[in-house]
Amino acid sequence: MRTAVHYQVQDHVALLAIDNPPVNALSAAVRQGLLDAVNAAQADDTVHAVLITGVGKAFIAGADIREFGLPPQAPSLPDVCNAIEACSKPVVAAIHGPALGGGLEVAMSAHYRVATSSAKLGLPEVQLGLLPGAGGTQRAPRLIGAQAALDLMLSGRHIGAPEALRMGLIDHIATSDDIQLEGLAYVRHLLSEGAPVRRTSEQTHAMADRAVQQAAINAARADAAKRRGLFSPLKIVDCVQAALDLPFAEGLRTERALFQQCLESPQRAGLIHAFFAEREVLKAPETRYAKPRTIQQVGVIGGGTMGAGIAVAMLDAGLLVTLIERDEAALAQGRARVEKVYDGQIAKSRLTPQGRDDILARLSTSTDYAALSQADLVIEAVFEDMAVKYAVFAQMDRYGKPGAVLATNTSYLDVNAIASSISRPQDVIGLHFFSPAHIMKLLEIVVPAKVSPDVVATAFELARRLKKVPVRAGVCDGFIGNRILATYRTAADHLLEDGASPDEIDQMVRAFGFPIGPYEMSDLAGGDIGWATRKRRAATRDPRARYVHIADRLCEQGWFGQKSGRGWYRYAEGSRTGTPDPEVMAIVEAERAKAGVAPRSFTIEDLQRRYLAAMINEGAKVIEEGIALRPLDVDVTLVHGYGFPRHRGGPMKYADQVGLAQILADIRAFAQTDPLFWKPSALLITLVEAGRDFDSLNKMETPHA
Ligand code: T1G
Ligand code: NAD
Repeated sequence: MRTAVHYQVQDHVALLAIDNPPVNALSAAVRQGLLDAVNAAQADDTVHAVLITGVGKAFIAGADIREFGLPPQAPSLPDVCNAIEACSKPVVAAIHGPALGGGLEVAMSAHYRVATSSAKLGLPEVQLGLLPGAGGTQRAPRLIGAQAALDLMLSGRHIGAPEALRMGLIDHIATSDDIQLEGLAYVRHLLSEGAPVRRTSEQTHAMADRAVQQAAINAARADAAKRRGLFSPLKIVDCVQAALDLPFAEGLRTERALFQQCLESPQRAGLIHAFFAEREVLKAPETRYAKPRTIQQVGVIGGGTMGAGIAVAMLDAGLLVTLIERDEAALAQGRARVEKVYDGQIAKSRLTPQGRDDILARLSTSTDYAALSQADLVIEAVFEDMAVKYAVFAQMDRYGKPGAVLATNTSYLDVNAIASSISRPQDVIGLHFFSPAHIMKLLEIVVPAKVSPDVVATAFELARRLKKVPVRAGVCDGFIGNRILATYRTAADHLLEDGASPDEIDQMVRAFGFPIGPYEMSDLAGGDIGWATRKRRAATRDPRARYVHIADRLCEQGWFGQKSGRGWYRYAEGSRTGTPDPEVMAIVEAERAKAGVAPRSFTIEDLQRRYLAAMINEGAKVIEEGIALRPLDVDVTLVHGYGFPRHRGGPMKYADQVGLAQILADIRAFAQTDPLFWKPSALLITLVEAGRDFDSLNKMETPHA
């Protein structure tokens, strides 16, 4: 069995090296190994000091997240940390790479800390719905004060060594990256200085001024209360209050109790699911066996809302970009959109004018498609019209160099048809960015039937360079995200016609944890986009399907939302906050009468059950049709592209937490009045009959594409 913690004594220094790849997570074996090693060093009179390091690319990336939710195994991490701190010989933690969560807690329980200049330190437990549960909430304030400790624990951000030194989290920055060597040298220095054992739990300097500490805690509590229903942030504040008010041992007990509450919260399961799901989506089948093509130079066709954002994303990744537009006027606008992003960053002091110029030096613009002849990848973001797409792809086929990847940013159109329209369908792929393209993390990689695997692998590699979260999607109307959006949006319109108001529905969606509701979203994006899609679909819409005309009535009036001053809501000049509009409700009531609908009232729970059931049912259909590989792909898409609250893990994870039998029962009840819209997914029925959940499909080997 692999040794999780290597132990040896060298010149009176016990060297403890944690070796649990890939990131030295504090599994049960590591905890036991650490405890045994500290006890051995304590008992060995030849040992004068202890040095703890990590083998490989990390010091310690925290507790083993895979163990959460499983029966706890001894020794507990708090016990290991207490043993390290209790050691009567100086213990030094030598940090390189990440020292996160339980990893930083181990380091804080040591008596001294040295780090390489590239080390990353943090207490990101809040991002997993947890809190630092191995003494971190008691030791961090004692080392760096309540304000700095709360900042680290509530933001979850990773800080560098210089900032850690400034705040007193570490004592020394190593001059080289050879952490073992640097650690040993620092231990020798401390021994030569006769440095005493310095237990963090006994430190009082950082929290000496009680009024200042209390003010920081009060400010953090007010902040934490605003975080849209998140459970653990307020528990973290309670722990730091205990650190200020209680002796260390009692503070530890408070921390343990509150940690347990976080562990039992469904938010922990949702956030940990999101953590691993984001890593699983990267492992598309093609990435396992196909070699990505090299991408250095990129062509972007269309400099509108999306094209300009895509150009910025590519420039930010260090690529050479050629922007193509129809004519000089449109080209100038496209360039101006790109420059506006960087001017905004200069205004926020996130970029220098020189930095801007260096980036824009990699941007060239033209109206001549021949300028694309050297591009390794060309992506179009022109009008969402098939005829325009065909014309542009014909140009890409004519001017694109052999082996270039040819991509489309279409939101809905048939990528198979686009691919088959040119001579090299094997090089065509969908790269569906989300607006704003240089900010939104999600990238749907739409895989058409004839694409060659190395093009798919190239798309995933590009996503990694753009720091995007890629999700592999099959070809259908709207791929994964927009297809599911269309369904739960339709469910919302049914609720509207049946008696709810836009405001009631939006409030329900926000209360569930989304940043905004569907009607607010429509007003933000512009109702005309959805209107165009509905018109495009009219010819193929199932005549038996219920159709709500309310949105069309508003668009016919030109009420597209914020851009026209009114939509579902009215917007005062320059305001982005809408107020309910009685004229809209008049149109709603008129359409109800036309449809012969007697309006009824809904509880917020009624609204939520229908809205989510529609989302989940369509999500299940997307999986059963193979458009999404697994339920977690749907979850990552909705969390990163559609504002689904991360602490709920995604719609399929949420469905598992509610119970699939309940979801299916709801759908069957709703189908009483509308069997066509509420036709249950066959996959959902199968899982319920088998007593299985969506997560059971996440664990299965993804099919070899
Ligand atoms: N436990 C288990 N597996 C982990 C892990 C962890 N803590 N961290 C990473 N992995 C896996 C990950 O799933 C992936 O696996 C592989 O390692 C490489 O990760 C008591 C309660 C360290 C910055 O929140 O932020 O301590 O996909 O792809 O981009 O107070 O991983 O290859 O199979 O992300 O180089 C707190 C979580 C835990 C840090 C490296 N710690 N990790 O990023 O690689 S809670 C964290 C990260 C805790 C205590 C509490 C990042 C990273 P696979 P990767 P990377
Ligand atoms: P847009 O109208 O803002 O921009 C389209 C640009 O394409 C215009 O600047 C136009 O001049 C240019 N163009 C049109 N025909 C051209 C041609 N033959 N050659 C060169 N340039 C040409 O549209 P948009 O919102 O950026 O959408 C572009 C594409 O991205 C569409 O397929 C859309 O579905 C998709 N998309 C949009 C969003 C969004 O939120 N807006 C999100 C994802 C995907």
